[in-house]
Amino acid sequence: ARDANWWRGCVIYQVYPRSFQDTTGDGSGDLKGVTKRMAYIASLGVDAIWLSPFFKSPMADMGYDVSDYCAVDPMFGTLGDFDELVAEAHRYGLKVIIDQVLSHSSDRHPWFIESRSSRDNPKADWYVWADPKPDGTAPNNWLSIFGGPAWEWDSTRRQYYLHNFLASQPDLNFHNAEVQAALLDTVRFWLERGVDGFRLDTVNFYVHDRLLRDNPPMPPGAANDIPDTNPYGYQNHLYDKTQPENLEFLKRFRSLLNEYGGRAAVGEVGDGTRSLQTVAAYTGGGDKLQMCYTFDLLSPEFSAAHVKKSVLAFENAVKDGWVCWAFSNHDVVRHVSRWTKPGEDTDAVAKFAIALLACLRGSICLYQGEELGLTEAEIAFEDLRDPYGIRFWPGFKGRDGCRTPMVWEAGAKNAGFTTGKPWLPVPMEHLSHAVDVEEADPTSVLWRYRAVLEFRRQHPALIGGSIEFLDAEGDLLAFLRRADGETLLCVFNFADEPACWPLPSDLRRVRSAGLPGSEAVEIGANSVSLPPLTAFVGRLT
Ligand code: TEU
Repeated sequence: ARDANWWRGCVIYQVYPRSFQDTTGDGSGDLKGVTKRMAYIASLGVDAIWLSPFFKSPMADMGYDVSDYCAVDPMFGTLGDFDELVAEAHRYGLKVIIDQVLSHSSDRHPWFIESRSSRDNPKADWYVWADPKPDGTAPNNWLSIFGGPAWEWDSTRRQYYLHNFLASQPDLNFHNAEVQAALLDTVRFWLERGVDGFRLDTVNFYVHDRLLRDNPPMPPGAANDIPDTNPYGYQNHLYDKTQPENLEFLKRFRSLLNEYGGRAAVGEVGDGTRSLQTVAAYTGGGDKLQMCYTFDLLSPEFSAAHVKKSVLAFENAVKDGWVCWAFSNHDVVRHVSRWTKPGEDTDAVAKFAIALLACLRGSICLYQGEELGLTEAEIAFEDLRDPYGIRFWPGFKGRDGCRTPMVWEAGAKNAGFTTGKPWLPVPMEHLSHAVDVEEADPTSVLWRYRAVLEFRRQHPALIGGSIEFLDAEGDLLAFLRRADGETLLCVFNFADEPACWPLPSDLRRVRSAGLPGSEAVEIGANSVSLPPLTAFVGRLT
């Protein structure tokens, strides 16, 4: 039987299949490529892989626009290749999490083609259709994240349909019970094929407001994750998503998982102002999602204060829920670039950041290439593939800079990613960070990632323990992690100069627990002295 709690505190490695490893020479990575590199993934010491979408798709949004939920896109291979991938992952003891994009489909999905064909076909109500206002304009003021109104006019039905992302990503109508049932059937299909879990794309967008109420403007000064060039961020999205009916669907989803056992789901909740309440609602009670993924630490700010604020806000809001932290993914600027100024030492930030991530309470997601310390790539406009970037260039340069191919061998053609023409360029500046170069260098980011993840595995307090923040000034962050029989003191110096953290009198018996990279930390009688960008973990029991 599968361990029911494997997800609690697990380390997930996100694979973006198109950019991982090509085995056919067409310039795009494929499932066989992931299988081929499974030994590498396992060598990192992670527990699970999360595969970004590989389903049949016209690729308008790089596979987040699915035209058949139960088929592998030929670009990525076949269902047989997928079965082999799962078998290989399981052989290494790795869980497989797949990305489910249930909120919307592609406009080429047969469901949408039928739905848009008339107002009275069997699937007429499977998407969100609405009549225009009397003057012919869209039903309300809702906006698409990818620019412009969230409504697209359809001349056959003479109605608008809702899309929160591209117009080619029509929003499925979760108020319709048949839609929910059909989607759950597709989830069952993958459960039957042996997957261990799901990452639920835009899970807070499933259910729209039936009354189609206008969103109010954003309160002045409110935070949002959307680039300044995009008007979406100026609206307070009270009504277009996060409806209470969502919880009922998530309960149904969870019951389905429970039929199989040992399967888990992580929901993606990217909702600037209310994400914590949403995460609390989705993960609380033990009958919905096991965990949610938030954007709090994917932000441009990297400071002791920001990490403390984000983690505390989560701990206070989400009592019985469980979070999944990440510093990078396929949607945001790679963190070593996001958190440094040009010319700064990005490897130093990569090594410091993984120590911090490994000590946080929650599960953690790594994004392919971060274990090498890869930086965000500059992509010329002609090479851009991301429609979101093309729309808002140059104010926002899109998401391709973090989606460039993995660099396996510095000396090989296209760094060993493909024998053909890569779908996005292999950045020259990444070659010094190729896997073979870093394997040969014990001081590399890769070696540090492996060592730190190994350290985390040896400490139950880091995997599942409680977290309690201690007073710390300025660029210092300090907290205790506690589990049965183990108490660890974690201290971080975010500054580019040395710092001293005064040891509270009751913690003076602390001894180094041997966190890799903490060798130069000194424990004095009354304080811990940390070099710049350095982490320390001490044992108290
Ligand atoms: O992302 C959801 C989401 O909210 C992002 O669009 C985010 O706001 C943006 O990328 C910030 O830069 C998910 C997927 O991760 C993304 O790749 C898809 O494009 C999107 O859903 C639509 O399916």
